[in-house]
Amino acid sequence: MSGAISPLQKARSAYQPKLPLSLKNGSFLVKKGEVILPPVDRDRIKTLFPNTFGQPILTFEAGETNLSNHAIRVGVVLSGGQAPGGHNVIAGLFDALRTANSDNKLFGFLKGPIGIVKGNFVEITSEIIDAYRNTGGFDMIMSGRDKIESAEDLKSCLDNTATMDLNGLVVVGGDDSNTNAAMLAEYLKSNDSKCCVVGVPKTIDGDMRNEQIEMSFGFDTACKTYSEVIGNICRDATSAIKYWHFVRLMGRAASHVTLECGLSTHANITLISEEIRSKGMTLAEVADGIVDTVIARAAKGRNYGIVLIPEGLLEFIPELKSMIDELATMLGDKDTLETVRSFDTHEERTQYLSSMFSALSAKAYASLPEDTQAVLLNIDSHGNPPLSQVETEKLLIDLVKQRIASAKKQGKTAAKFTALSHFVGYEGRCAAPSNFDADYCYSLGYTAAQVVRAGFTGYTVSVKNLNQPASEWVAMATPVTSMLNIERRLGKDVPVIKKALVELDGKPFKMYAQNREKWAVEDDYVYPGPIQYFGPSEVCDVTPITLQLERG
Ligand code: FBP
Repeated sequence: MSGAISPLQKARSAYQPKLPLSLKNGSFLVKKGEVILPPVDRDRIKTLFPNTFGQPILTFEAGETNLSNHAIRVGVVLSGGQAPGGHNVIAGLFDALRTANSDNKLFGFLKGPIGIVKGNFVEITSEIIDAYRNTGGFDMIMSGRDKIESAEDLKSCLDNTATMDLNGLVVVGGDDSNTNAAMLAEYLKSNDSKCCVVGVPKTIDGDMRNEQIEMSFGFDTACKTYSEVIGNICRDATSAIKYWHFVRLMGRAASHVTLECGLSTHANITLISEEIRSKGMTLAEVADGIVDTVIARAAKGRNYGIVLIPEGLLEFIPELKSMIDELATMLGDKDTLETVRSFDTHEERTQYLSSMFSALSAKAYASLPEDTQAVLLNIDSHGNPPLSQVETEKLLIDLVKQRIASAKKQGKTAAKFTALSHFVGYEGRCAAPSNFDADYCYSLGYTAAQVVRAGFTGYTVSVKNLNQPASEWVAMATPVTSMLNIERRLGKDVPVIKKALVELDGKPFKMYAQNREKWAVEDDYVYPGPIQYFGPSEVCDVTPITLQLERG
């Protein structure tokens, strides 16, 4: 690890993460539960995953162990965007392996999935682990967004895991990475590899969740970090009384992060993409809604406020969504992508694409500023546009500014509107994990080790009962095939884990909807302050509001 160690980090490295009681006491068994199948597209998924389809849920319970203690070798890889707690997943995995047998070995593949393909890895030692316990970031072994897809890549993974004599590979990633892990599991099994593939649900976006996975790791810490910043901005707003702050928050698709931060801070406006889509709103209509609040607050003498904007908003505006889908299909074709890349100027690229777009999508693409158009061309290997680089907050400020100016001209308002834009995203992804994430991640890593020891492949681990004390948590694993559905990505039908979006009839959104009128016009802000690592439990161990509302 590079750099000097802060006093907090030093004190924090001594923190011993909590484990579910069943794992903590050392003697536990793996229990097979019901066979679990995907809710939709069953036959197609079964055809694609003949070797890993139709497996049972696993739970780890206290009791006389039925797990073998023979020495094993395990690889771990961090995949996709950073999320607080990744190092604790590796620490949990390492400690669990060493507790089972001191000869067990753990290897970290470097720079994401490409490390498995290229066979780039380091052996993870206790010195390395001790330097990274309870720290944020993925810098121990780094991450990457490569997808293991081609026949050559899959064959390299088979060869490299065989050469390393691996019994297991733990893939720490979000929905796309866990899908990719399931494909690798299927491929390895169909080639008689002994290497099991086990996924760990990671993403600050909070959109990898279902009945078994109550929350992806990193969401809690990232939201608490963002909420601290938003609370500080709210206080600045009520102190300076002259600015509207437009804050865009990460979360490429779902608005869970924005909703959690809205509930934590009572910002004046919290835009929820899922609601905007359900109402079929245009961007102009979204701006009109903000204008109404700006005018209502001005009437009460409040020419300031805070708007929270989910990063994925544009993809939930129907005409922009169709355009982005068309773009993804076009760029999914290698020849088109190469042609687009071969042009020297943005104008040439735009002209070429416009000739391929439908008339509506050409119009929608043309309506965006040039820098936004350019950013959208950088779609990743999973078919996702890089929305973290699209400055939606500035688009909205411009639209609101025009509307306020025209309302003023018509004598409809005397509102003063000076707006500042913020993007809060990367700031939270590598924060030191909260106690919740530190405990949760360590437990996930500890559980992943047990799944490999038990020899199961094609699973994602989870921990249930997260809203209860860790002693009541339940460690388990779910077959990934049961979470898959077929979606169109880059112009092809592919199996993917369905992203969990904000449910408009769910308790967290309802809580917001019940309060939003009051929060819009009043100054009812909450200032959450920084994450606390030491101190009373009611301050240090608070779980996300979303989780509290969803799980009671
Ligand atoms: P994952 O889904 O891989 O966890 O990443 C989520 C995320 O943090 C999004 O919120 C954001 O849009 C994206 O990563 C940014 O990606 P990058 O790190 O490649 O800029």
